[in-house]
Amino acid sequence: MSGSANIGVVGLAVMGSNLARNLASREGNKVAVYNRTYSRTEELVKEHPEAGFVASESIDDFVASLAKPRTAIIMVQAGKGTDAVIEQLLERFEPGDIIVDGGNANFQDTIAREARIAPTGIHFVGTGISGGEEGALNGPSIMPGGSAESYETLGPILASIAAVAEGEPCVTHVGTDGAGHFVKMIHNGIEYADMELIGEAYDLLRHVGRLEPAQIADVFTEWNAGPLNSYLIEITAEVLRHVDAKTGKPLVDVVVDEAGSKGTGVWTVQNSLDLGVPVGGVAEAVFARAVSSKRAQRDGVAGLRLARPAIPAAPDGFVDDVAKALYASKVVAYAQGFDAIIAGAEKYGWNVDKGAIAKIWRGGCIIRAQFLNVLADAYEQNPDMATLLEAPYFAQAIADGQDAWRRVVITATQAGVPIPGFSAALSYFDSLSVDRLPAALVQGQRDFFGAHTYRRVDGPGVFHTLWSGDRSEVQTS
Ligand code: NBP
Repeated sequence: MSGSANIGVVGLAVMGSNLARNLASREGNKVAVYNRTYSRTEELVKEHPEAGFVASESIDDFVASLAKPRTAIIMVQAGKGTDAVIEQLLERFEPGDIIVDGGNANFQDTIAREARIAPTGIHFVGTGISGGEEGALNGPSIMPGGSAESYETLGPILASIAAVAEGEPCVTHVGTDGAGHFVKMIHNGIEYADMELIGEAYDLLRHVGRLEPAQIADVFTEWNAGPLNSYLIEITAEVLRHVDAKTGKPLVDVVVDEAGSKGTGVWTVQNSLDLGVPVGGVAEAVFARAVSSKRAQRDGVAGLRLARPAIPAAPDGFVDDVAKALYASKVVAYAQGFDAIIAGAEKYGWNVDKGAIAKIWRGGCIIRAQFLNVLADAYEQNPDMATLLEAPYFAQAIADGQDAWRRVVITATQAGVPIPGFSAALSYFDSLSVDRLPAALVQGQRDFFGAHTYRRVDGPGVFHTLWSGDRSEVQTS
């Protein structure tokens, strides 16, 4: 027997209920809903009669309420919750039906789940959904993986609820099996890097620029009208402008300066390390949050009463310099993120369209930004470029901003303002752009203590110097 709903949602906490409401608001959708604890379902249905939900108290009734091929989106707590719901659906679904995991799963788990489920003929589609509660309700950026066949059914449904940027829905079939969750993970990693860089820009304007939070909010609002235009810049201005009702102080001054995280930044760094891709921007952002939370160490070093440098007066044009440094550092963070996507796609066999990914991040998600239009164009013009930093627009922006970037790093260092993101990004750029790196010396050291061999600049072959012998050179291959 086949039911009437073309799509179902399992898990009706904040994300699931908002996604269900979004689905129900689009023409042509009839939405079935189910939650382990029925009171949540009852509450949702009561509060939103306009959605016309088909509500079920049991998983059997939920499955029966779905039209074939049955399509259900799981929005429960990642991990055990997801596995429990998958098992319930697998027992009841038939070949051709589609299980979508819209939670924040680790992409390796998604790959394993897909491999286990594929032989049953049921499609399993790990899907990254970005944009938080508001995005789920009004239009998220959606990153589905899974089979191309399942995307034929799923694509139009997801397109109906996705954010729209420049007239295009922010959804694309990212690649097979875990590709969607992988790309969502990298998205979150870039988000970490972007937030850290914005935080550093604020700190510089506050301590070197000697501006108050409300004045910095004005600077960010101004930046938001230019090339730095983005959701994160916009909300940063709002946070900085917000005054604490209890104390009358800027909110940012009464919030404990220890940043938390839920783990996707760490996953990005761990996986990038495995892939051999430098993602210093994300790593520094993850470390910066970790440092912020090491209260005992911070107190210990502060307690040493080391003389802090006197903060110099802000040099002329400092605010503009910081904007340029922020932009250049941000380009590096995105370049590194896309490098990780390219390496992941190669390792896991995904045919990833970089331009399409940049496009679906233009709306709905946390890193949505004007900048992504340029990035999408760059990949469309040259999908095979070795790094985003070579794209003419970005190369020019960095060339124009390079002096400012260096001045900011120097000033921050002299003033003792921590800028792990800005300085790591600049060092990364310098590493790529210098003629010779000290890696030659590292190779010499490795050859000295471990006979790890080296190649020569003046011809082919692999060599070893007899360091503990007469120091002559032998060719090893
Ligand atoms: P939560 O992550 O807080 O999970 C709560 C939901 O999971 C409830 O519906 C709960 O049912 C259900 N659940 C649990 Br817990 N264990 C279960 C089990 N064993 N069997 C069946 N259901 C179970 O919800 P959320 O914040 O709405 O997020 C949902 C997913 O979306 C998560 O994977 C999250 O990482 C992801 N996500 C969240 C955001 C965000 O901004 N919050 C953004 C993007 C993605 P109950 O009512 O019976 O306890």
